[in-house]
Amino acid sequence: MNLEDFAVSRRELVAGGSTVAALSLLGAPGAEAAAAGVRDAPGDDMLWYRQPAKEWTEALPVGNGRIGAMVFGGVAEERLQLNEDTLWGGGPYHPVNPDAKAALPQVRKLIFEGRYDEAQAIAKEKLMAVPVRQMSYQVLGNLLLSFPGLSEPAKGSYRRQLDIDAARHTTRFTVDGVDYERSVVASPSEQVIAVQLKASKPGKLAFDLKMDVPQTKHTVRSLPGDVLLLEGINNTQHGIAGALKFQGRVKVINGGGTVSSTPDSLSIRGGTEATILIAMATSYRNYTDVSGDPEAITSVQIAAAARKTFRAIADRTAEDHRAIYRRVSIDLGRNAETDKPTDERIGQSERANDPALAALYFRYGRYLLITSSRPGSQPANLQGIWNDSVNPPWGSKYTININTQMNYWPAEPTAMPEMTEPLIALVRDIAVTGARMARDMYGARGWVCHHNTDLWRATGPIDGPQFGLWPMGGAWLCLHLWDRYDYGRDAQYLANVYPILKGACEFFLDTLVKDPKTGWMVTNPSLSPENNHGHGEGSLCAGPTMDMQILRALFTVTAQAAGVLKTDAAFVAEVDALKGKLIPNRVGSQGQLMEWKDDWDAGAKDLHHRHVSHLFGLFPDAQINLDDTPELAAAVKKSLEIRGDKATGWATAWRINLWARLRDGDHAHSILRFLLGPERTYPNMFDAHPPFQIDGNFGGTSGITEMLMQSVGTKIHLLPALPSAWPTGSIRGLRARGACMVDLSWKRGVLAQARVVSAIGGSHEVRCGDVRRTIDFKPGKAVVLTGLDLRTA
Ligand code: FUC
Repeated sequence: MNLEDFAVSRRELVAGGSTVAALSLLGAPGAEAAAAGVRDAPGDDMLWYRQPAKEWTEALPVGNGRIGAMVFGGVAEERLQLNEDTLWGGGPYHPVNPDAKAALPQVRKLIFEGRYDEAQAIAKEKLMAVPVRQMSYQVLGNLLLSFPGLSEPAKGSYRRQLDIDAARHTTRFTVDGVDYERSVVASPSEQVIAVQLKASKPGKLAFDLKMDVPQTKHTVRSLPGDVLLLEGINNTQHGIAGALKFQGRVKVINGGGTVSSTPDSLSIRGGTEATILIAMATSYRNYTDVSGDPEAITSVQIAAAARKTFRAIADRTAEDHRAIYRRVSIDLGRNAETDKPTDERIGQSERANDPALAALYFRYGRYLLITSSRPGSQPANLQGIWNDSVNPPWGSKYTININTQMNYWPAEPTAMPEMTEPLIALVRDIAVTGARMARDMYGARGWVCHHNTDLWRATGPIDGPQFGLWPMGGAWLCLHLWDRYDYGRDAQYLANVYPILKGACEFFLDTLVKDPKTGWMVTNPSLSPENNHGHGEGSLCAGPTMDMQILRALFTVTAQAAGVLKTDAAFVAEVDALKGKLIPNRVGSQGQLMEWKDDWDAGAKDLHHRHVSHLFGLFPDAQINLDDTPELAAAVKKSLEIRGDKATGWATAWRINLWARLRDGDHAHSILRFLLGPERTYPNMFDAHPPFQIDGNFGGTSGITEMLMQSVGTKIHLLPALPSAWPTGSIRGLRARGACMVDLSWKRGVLAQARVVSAIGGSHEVRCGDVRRTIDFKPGKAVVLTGLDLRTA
């Protein structure tokens, strides 16, 4: 039994709440309580529709980080598609290829000789992980409710909505003079999904409950106590045996009617109100231990939740959510479009002037991270936690050559630092599994993770050398560990993660090799994700620009961290020396930023490739920027122009952030409009790669933030890329590096007022347009700046 562990993870979840309070002390708005319950107004925090969802990408997500549901809002048939974030295929495994270490010198040599296809052939045979695929995230099942006798709702009576401030889904309609209301919440404190069904006239509530489960090995049965129990074993994948037990436990708490059962269904008749509680768990304890007890976990969760009313669970859910959600507020203006149903707004967004849709997208991005990544849960994967398939696109895994990182771009600047805890926990794990990979595959110290990982923290190169043989995924994630420190400045936390940063550096101290032609120290084998350079079939190469940029950033923050912690001077000197031998950022023959060691850009197979890996140096990093490296920034601009504005969802979102860093607000906004249009946004406002991939939602949220405020080093840039489409507005509660919080408002395209406070004090340059002021902040004391000339009050 794991009741004790379960209690610990619940304690961790509650501990997340205390961070909340600490942050709101810093002056974040909206800590005030607001009554829960169903609000009717179209609202700035509402996704709403006049018809039920037909497709999954019309259904609406609720989640508590660990478990989630997609709610369809049907009338006669309701479907709740259910997920639990540790239900993946396979079991613990170490996917090293035993031939890799011996074959590595040969692959390196061929790459240095320009024999890329030969290198790729050997890499494919000898270097790739075994198995060559990772495990995929899996759907748990569907809870199906059918309502005998309910037909077409009265004209105009139907509405379904997701209140992203209360974290509550509601469906309402009238049939034959009876008003029906159904609410769904995913409770972080109770760890259940709770559903309430109500009819306005006595005896009018009637429904049957069953489950539809696409998993191969499972049973569903009814149990005494009005319970439906799903039990199963996860799928075997790519030769890795399914090692997880899972359960979904559904209990009906009936308010008035009678409950009967068949072996695998429940029927409720003649009531007025009912509550359904859904608990889900697997036996996953960590990536090496699958001895958890889902029976115990779900029983305890259901028993505890059953002692509360739906109202109490929903109120607490709203309170927990608002404590984070309300730290930030945004207003980009509203007009007649604002009050239209969400799907109509998305459908016409590229033609209409609807600034509030961008604000809703921003808020929804924050909602989605709060509901898919909480302390104690798994990190948000390619679909957050919402997945209806046992074979989802790209396995709904963690792709760490951009996608997982993008998921977390908005976390620090939009005041959700605790949402990064699952990501940090994942990095702690892959620093361990990746140390074995570094040793067994490369004969190196430190740790490495290639372009993907999964629940089992696999770190090997997968799929094919042209995608997977990229040793930089873990190094990039380390920058998120640093950002967590840089925004919050908790030195104890930094001391705790420092060995992970150091280990990432050690791997490259051992594996960078000297380019025989130039003498630079380079990665080899590697690639510029996932771009074919036009010299052979694949993408393998040595020392692509992105690798050099990530290493420059990693070595810089590791040295900074060692400085803060007053440790490791000799190690820092070694890392600094290596940093000086990396290939610098260079401008190529088209005036572009060179993507590779050689000037290959013009001959690349796809000039409009979705990845803009070499532009990492401008965003998310800032080693290239308009002030310090104007020629390189101009080269980035040229590269962006060549690549074009339109790309897959996440790639479109990245371009918004890049144009914002180039301080071209109107250009960033024109790309944002495309992102919010129906080609890149589904009716439920999920990002369309296509298919659905949640990174675009988070990248878009980050892009909007970057248009309004940028925090680089000790500089805070206000309204760096304000588009003419948002003449008047405000944003409050943003965070900047150095434990700062920033509120700002603008009118007619010009800064009206900004309020900046640093919890720890220190010197910052605050800038708007060309006006810059260096301010020595006193800890906790706000400075108010007014007008374009940043007058202090
Ligand atoms: C990378 C991208 C794809 C997709 C996948 C999950 O491989 O190149 O576009 O986003 O990750």
